[in-house]
Amino acid sequence: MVGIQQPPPDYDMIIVGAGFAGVTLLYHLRKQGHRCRVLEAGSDLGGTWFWNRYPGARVDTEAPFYGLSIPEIWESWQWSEKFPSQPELRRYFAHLDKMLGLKQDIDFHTRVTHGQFREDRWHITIADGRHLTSRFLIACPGPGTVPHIPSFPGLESFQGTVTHSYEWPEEGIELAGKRAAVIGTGASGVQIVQDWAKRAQHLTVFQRTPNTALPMQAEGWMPDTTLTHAAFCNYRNTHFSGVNYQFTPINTFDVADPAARKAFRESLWQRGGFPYVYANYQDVMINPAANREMYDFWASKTRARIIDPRKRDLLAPLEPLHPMGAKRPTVELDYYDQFNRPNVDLVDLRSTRIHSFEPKGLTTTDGRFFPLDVVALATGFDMITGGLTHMGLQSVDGDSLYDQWRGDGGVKTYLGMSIHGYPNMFFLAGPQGPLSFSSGPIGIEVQCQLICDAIQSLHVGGHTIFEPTAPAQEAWSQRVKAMFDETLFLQSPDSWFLGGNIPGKKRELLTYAAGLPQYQKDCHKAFGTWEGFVRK
Ligand code: N01
Repeated sequence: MVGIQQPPPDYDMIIVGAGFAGVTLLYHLRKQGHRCRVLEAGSDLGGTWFWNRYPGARVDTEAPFYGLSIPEIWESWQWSEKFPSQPELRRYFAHLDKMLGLKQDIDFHTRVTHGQFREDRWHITIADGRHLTSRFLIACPGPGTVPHIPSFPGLESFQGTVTHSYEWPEEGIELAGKRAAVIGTGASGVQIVQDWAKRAQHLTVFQRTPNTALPMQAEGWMPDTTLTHAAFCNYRNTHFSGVNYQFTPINTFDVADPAARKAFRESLWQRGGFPYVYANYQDVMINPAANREMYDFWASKTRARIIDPRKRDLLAPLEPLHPMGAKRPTVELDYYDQFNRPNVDLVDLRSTRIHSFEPKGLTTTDGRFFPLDVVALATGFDMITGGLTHMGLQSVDGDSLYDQWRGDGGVKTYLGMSIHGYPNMFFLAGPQGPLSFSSGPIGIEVQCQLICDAIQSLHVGGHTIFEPTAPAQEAWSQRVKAMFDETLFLQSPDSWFLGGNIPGKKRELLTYAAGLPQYQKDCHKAFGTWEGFVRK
């Protein structure tokens, strides 16, 4: 008997990813009456916070500014930590589901492998072979979801446990009596070291570039009960990153008295977290001398905590390796103190390199062998673009987004949310948008609002299809890249801000750097008349 072929399930909106962006969009688009389906590769909500389950994982933006403004959530949730831990963020997502009934519209274990807009619909393929169609596609894969695993020779021959920070086993890793290594000292590496140093018999940290980690100053933290919902929401309209601090509007050396500058820095230091850099004098990312003074204060504070002079010079060198802040710093609880433990060693990957892995450990190019049982690869991600380019998206002409963005022309978007050749598609938290310089959830809410308003206005105007034009996309991309021209970010070309951490990835500035208030003005202007788009 010949079966009757059923048409694939069809939706108004397919949203890819159930992290902050996906669930926020689901909440708002459902309220507008759209039939939405969220497709999520993992088995639960959380995105970044579902996958990054390594010990000690926590966010480095202060509560409540790493959360959503949805009124029923704002009113019913209280953060318990200044920098919430991954388990607390998982509880937050469970609370979102309990209050908003999200899971009924989400397919878990569902990884998108291909998508193309044909005729008037997106045609989506899932890893298990299923097909779906939808009028709109909104891609929310997250900025750090494609792990970077360096091609260390012999890695597959290692007989111990090796895992990337993003692919941590749910059951955890046993460390008692084990010789452990952490490779990489970005935000993930710093957090893993803080945990592993206390639990492993011996820990070797392989550092290429020292982090300029900032103290959390989290002890005794209490939530600010005076912060109103309205004030919380207003920061995104008035402050660069949408949080309750921004650069201090005065240049460093306009404060002539060095003691006054030092006292100002001390007050930022005591506040804890990113304000030390991003609430500092307004020229610290422009003026090398201002940046150097900021670094020197950091180095003197940090060096005072490290007993061993060799480790001190490696972790907090007197001469900075790059302008402070040009590579993303992180926050730390007791990272530097771990290097005073007798069981913790530090290897400088600037004076030697990892030569190869062996069945029982690894060797470095200076001939040393390190016997190891467990290895954490905290070696980062194909940041900002990787989630989008690894989703199998194809333009209407059949070009793959991966090839288009890896080519000489580099990344091109319009408004950091749409792409020429990909009609009826938006993406969030991706390139040429403001996310890397804002609080994640707040930047996401800004982009969600813009997208929901745009879809509504498209509908009101009687249109069903939109696509950005190539000239508008070119102009936006050039403008975003030019925003960094006068800054010190360009002096750290290997940073993921510039895609420089991934071999073969074009080095270019990937983030809109004029802040959330200006970004909203630019997008309102464009969507007000659909300037730069073709509509049908
Ligand atoms: O990755 P990274 P991450 N041999 O790219 C090193 C967010 N996040 O996962 O700097 C040896 O920053 C590399 O060295 P170098 C946050 O936005 C947030 O730590 O290239 N080492 C570097 O030290 C963050 O910025 C939180 O010289 C190699 C490290 O690996 C972003 O995610 C927590 C190497 C990679 O650092 C990424 O952070 C975690 C090699 N071949 C993540 N290749 C919080 O909110 C790379 N490295 C706290």
